[in-house]
Amino acid sequence: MSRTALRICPLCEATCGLTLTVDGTRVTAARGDRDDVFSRGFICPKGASFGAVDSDPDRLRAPLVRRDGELREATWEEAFDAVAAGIRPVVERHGPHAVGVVLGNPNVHTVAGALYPPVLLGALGTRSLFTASTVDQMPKHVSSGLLYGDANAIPVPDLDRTDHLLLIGANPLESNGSLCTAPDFPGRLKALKARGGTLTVIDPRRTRTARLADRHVAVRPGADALLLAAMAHVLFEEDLADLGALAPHVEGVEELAAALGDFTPEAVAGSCDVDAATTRALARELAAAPTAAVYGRIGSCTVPHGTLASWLVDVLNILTGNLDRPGGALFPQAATDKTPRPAGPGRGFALGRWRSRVSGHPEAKGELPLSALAEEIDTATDAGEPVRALVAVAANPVLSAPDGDRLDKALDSLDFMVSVDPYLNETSRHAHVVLPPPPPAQSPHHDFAFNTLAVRNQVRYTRPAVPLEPGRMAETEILARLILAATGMHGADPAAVDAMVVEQTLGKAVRDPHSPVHGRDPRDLAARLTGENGPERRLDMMLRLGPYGDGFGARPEGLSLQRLLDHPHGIDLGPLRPRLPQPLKTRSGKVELLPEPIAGDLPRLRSAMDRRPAGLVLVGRRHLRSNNSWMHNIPALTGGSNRCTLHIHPEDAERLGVRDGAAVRVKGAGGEATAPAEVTDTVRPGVVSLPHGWGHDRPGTRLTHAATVPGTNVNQLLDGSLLDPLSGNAVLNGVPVVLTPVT
Ligand SMILES: Nc1nc2c(c(=O)[nH]1)N[C@H]1C(S)=C(S)[C@@H](COP(=O)(O)OP(=O)(O)OC[C@H]3O[C@@H](n4cnc5c(=O)[nH]c(N)nc54)[C@H](O)[C@@H]3O)O[C@H]1N2
Ligand SMILES: Nc1nc2c(c(=O)[nH]1)N[C@H]1C(S)=C(S)[C@@H](COP(=O)(O)OP(=O)(O)OC[C@H]3O[C@@H](n4cnc5c(=O)[nH]c(N)nc54)[C@H](O)[C@@H]3O)O[C@H]1N2
Ligand code: SF4
Ligand SMILES: [Mo]
Repeated sequence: MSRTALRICPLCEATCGLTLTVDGTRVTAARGDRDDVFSRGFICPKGASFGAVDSDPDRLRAPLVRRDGELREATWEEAFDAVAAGIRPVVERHGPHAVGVVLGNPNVHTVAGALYPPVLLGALGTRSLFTASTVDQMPKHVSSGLLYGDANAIPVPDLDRTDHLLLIGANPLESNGSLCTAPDFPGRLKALKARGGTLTVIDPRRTRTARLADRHVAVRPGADALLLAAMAHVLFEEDLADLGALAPHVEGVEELAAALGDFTPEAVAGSCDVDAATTRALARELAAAPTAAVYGRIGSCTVPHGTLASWLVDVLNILTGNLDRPGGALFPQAATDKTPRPAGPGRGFALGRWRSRVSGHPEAKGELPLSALAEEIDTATDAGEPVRALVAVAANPVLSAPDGDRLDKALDSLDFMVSVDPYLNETSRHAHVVLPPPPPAQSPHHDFAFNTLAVRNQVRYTRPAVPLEPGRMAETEILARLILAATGMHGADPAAVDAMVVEQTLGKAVRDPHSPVHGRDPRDLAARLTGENGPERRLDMMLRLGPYGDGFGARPEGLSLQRLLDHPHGIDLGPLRPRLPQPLKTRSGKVELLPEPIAGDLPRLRSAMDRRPAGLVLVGRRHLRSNNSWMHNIPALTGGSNRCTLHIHPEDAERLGVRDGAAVRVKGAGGEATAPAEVTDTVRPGVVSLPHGWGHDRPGTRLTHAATVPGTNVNQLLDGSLLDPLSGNAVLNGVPVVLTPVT
């Protein structure tokens, strides 16, 4: 007997609505939900493999607890007893900072990951927080923090309305988009071209996205900030800067013009490998387009000047008047955002409020660089306690962070480690306790994070498509119990965690004069919340307090959980709308175009102007059927062109005597690895490319299929000390490497 159930896909940032076919408790098929208000039936090969991802036989079914050195199945009670017994003594003896927390990418794809880690961090009081953000988009947060006073105010290109899109270091035809949530990104790019718009792609590889472009510029890796600075220079020099309606909200334009004075297209041409005429053309096209959006992603972030490049992306949007206007780049407004407060000066954004113990890296957004995790564990200093216990939630840093081999060893030296992870993989194999969440079909879904980055305002919620199997625990409950165990409240009712958040949030809301519930009784409001469990009540609360919410009756037509349940395909909230100056939280209340930390980093960029490393540099790549480190265990998603090969240009291959298919030794500052060569002119000369997330050949894991074609871990080549200094973001691209054919 089969039935269908709706489920928002959690496998990438596009958040497509899926219609699952369910036989008993097993998902046997997945297709795009044609009625989904946002994705309108789109699905990609990963989404189509939802059933295979869900029913992977290697998923852990019960908690594992280490006994006599070995991880063995245990009851949930035993597992949480072990967590409490492992973490509390570390906190009591060495203080909260000795407990590290590592949050990986899937936290932004689960309800649990959105709702509980902030509570854990607040309750633990640790400063030892490391997340996937510092191997990803932290430069963008820092640039937004400095420009707008809010690290989470990230403008999103208005894909469906723009006339000109400039993509830098992004390959949405493989990644399906990032920091720009857009189901069917490929279709939206084709629509842009069909309506007469233009697409420019800046990427050292001729990607599938680049092949769609009207202009592809194969920049030298790591040089985007120089190229973008030169484009901004041209806008000033040729009098093309025109802020339009933005002008009253922006300060520092003249100072910026002066600061970029020497970044001429001619001066950066050598280091970017982009001739001055092309740079000028890029700037002129941007200025001439009726509307345009500049958008930078991984390739522009994970480089030595990631924050400057991220900042310059917005600078170009601002100088051409495209920030905050339809067709440009706008600030989405999600249904669970806090009630917008009136415009006016804010508290600004602070960087470096504390520093990492070993290398003194400044915190950014409350986080320390993931690249520094290994040294924070394995290096003693006088400056404080090393990390002795670790809580890892949905994270596989052994494969995803630089210096993977060092981290692999460091994790073994911990007093205690708990992983919340469905797999026994390269990272969780070091844990003393592994707490497995249920597969996605058994979990609810709402995109707390991605709705704040979506090209259209909309809201959707799906309840679990399949009930929890016997013996399973919802990830929300796992994390609630973990919070209790880690903070000295082991054994308390996990519902108390949600009740506490509700009480605090409503208590604050009723005191806020701008809140729709100002002056009301928080207990009465709490009693009005609906939902089957704590997380649903919290979602209801956020929706009702949010910008589209019913305000607990103040706006009867507004959103609530019940409204969402009544609209299973979602509710469309309209296209992105101009919002300035409301989102600004800078001290000046304006967009601060040339913030001091940025100005202070420009000399470093200036000195890169005359640098042009002679040898090969390494960049990454993604494949449509991949997802970072954790989907190589699904046979349908591996094989074919999804392989861990080293892309190398024919000229370089010939010069070095590298044959297609033959093994090559790749040496980087952090270590070496061997991979088969794939000779292809899709990479530019001087650049080689290896994908990340591979290297599934370690003992003690349970990834049966992945182990048959393990690939190599590119991150063991990378040097963890190479960072973008402002954001602490890892340098993953443009890294010098030396190749030798293996004979
Ligand atoms: N060289 C290089 N390295 C990179 C990158 C690159 O481009 N080049 N990209 C970087 C980027 S952008 C990112 S985001 C990081 C990602 O790196 P990580 O944050 O480590 O994420 P994943 O590799 O996706 O591993 C996710 C972990 O979560 C587990 N998991 C899957 N689903 C769930 C779930 O529902 N609940 C829980 N609790 N766990 C789950 C998986 O089993 C896996 O262990 O990698 C980075 N590393
Ligand atoms: N299929 C699939 N989809 C994914 C993921 C996945 O692993 N697989 N991961 C998800 C995650 S966590 C993220 S963060 C997003 C990332 O989404 P994207 O940013 O679109 O990621 P990539 O496809 O890696 O594209 C980055 C591009 O940058 C180029 N590049 C490298 N160095 C430079 C440089 O210095 N300058 C410029 N201009 N370009 C450079 C690379 O050649 C590559 O084509 O994708 C998400 N979606
Ligand atoms: S594009 Fe992303 S969200 Fe959509 S089906 Fe594919 S993996 Fe899922
Ligand atoms: Mo990412």
